[in-house]
Amino acid sequence: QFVENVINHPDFVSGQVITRFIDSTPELFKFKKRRDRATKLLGYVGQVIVNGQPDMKGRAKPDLSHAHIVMPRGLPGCDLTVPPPTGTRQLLEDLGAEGFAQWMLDEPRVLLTDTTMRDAHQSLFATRMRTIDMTRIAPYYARMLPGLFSLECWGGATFDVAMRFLKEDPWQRLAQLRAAVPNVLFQMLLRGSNAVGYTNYSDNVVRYFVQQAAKEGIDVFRVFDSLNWVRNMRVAIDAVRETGKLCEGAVCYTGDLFDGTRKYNRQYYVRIAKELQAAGVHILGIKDMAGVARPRAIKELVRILKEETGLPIHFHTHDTSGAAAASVLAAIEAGADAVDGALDSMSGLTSQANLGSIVTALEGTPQDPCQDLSIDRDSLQAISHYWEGVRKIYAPFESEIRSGTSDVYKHEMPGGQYTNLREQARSMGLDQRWPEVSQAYADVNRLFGDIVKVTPTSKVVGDMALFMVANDLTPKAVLDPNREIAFPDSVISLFKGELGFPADGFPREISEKVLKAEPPEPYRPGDTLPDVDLAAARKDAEKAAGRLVSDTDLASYLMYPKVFKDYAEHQRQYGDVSVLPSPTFFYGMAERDEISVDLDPGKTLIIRMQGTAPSEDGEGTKIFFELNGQARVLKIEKAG
Ligand code: 3PY
Ligand code: ZN
Repeated sequence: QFVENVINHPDFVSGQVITRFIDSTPELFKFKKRRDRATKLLGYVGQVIVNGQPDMKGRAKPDLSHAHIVMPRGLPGCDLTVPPPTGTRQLLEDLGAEGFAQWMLDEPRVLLTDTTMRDAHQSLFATRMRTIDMTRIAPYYARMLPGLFSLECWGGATFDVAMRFLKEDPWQRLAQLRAAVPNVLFQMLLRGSNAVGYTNYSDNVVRYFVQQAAKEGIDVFRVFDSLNWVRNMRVAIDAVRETGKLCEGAVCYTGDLFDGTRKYNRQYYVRIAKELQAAGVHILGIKDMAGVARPRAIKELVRILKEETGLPIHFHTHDTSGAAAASVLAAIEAGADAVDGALDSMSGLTSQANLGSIVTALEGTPQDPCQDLSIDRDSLQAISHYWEGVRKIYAPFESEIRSGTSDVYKHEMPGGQYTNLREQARSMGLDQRWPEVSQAYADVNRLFGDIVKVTPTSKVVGDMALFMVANDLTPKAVLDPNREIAFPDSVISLFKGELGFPADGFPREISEKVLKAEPPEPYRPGDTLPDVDLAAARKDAEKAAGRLVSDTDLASYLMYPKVFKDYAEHQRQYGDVSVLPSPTFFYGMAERDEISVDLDPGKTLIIRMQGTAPSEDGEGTKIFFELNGQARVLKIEKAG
């Protein structure tokens, strides 16, 4: 910096350098303090200690005295110096996508996906699980559960929540997990043309995103459309197929297969499954995002979809009702090739059914996944034990729900939305009126023509339900031609077709009321969105970030320009906060707390908080840290 100061000094630049230059220009020695990584991190911790973590506002700090994190011990596979055995990832490399799909069909054991690192925490604690809590256990997965079909660990809401709330890079999470688990397939949830966002993107953006995700380590893309409109999934499906990875096309399940009053019957699902097959998917997913597939219905559905398509079937459900395990077992009995579950301590309620229990229930059957010890119950338990400790850290993000609720069959809310909507209702002062909100959700569904409700359509239905309860509106009042209604923006966007269309369109009456105009003919939003100029977008991203950006940064920017900019700003100010332990990230440090932080392999910081005192000027707090044994005092202003 001294050299920089000198060469930029006007006298130096103009060549008027005199011998006493240095003596006469003492300002050259005023170095702008370069804030190193450790100082930036201390700045973050100091902010949390003095002003609180912004995401914790209105949430109570949990008692963490019992949050002991227990690493697996004493079991085969616990020795991390032994390289992991081969698994499904090597099988995919050897067989290719088509060959792998055939292997799934030939395999008598049922294949298992563990959703703990994606859907389970998305559905139980608002997607807040941080990367560090995943990477600590990841190498044990590779060695103790190499027989898993896949780890669902990316996509869905994890992408934006990572940047928005956790201030970490979702791509870095993927890279770190990939490095720790080289042998098991990584699975992500891709919302078709909505990618990992809440609105349709230009086709070239969807393609670019898929290419990056495949390059960075995703092996299985579960692709769905929030209106089950296969035409709107084609771009994503084609993009996945081009990467050589596995494309799982998912049909979203809603209603009840046997309810003759609704359109979600056998013909409906067979038609979509055949469209997906024609589009070239390797695996057919049945995505029961709300957990409403009754055992009898799923048994029949798996049977007919296998019969009609011959594709391997992967069943996903949620335990909101408390009866998910029965549905999973029924699906397996009917021939499902793979099923999703979450490890015991991360299962149940709005999350997935319990993997440990499902495996035990299958003991002695031809589908028993534990036959060759590449999955064993002790390992499932040991890793679940780890998650049990981790989950306690996130207690403030959990809902109050203590039991399964059969109400879900009425409102059909996705597991990932349930807790969020309750939280939204609470923030609007409607928490006492939850039964009305859940009834309104069901009413809105009928009003909108009995649609599929999954991100992002589920958010629109939720917005409208809250709007109706807050304004004491009945469905009749909403449709009343003499009543002016200021519909939420998301509702207007839905009826404009910006999320696409259900196969049978939206009902005319509500469309006209919302749009105050003739409803549009169905069109694919991607056909109307021009391709994004990626080179220009990269320049914008660099401007937003104030630095050069990588290909994956560009993908983040394309998905969420504002969220990416805010994240980059946070990163500039505080550095990479993902290295902090989760209790420190959310709750700061108390007097005499000591943590160790791995900045890089071999570079560890020991941070000790000695105490605090009001600053002399009375405007803030002084925090006395010890950083690798050296005293550091930080003054943090009290936020206004
Ligand atoms: C998501 O899109 O994030 C979902 O979990 C849908 O079920
Ligand atoms: Zn789900």
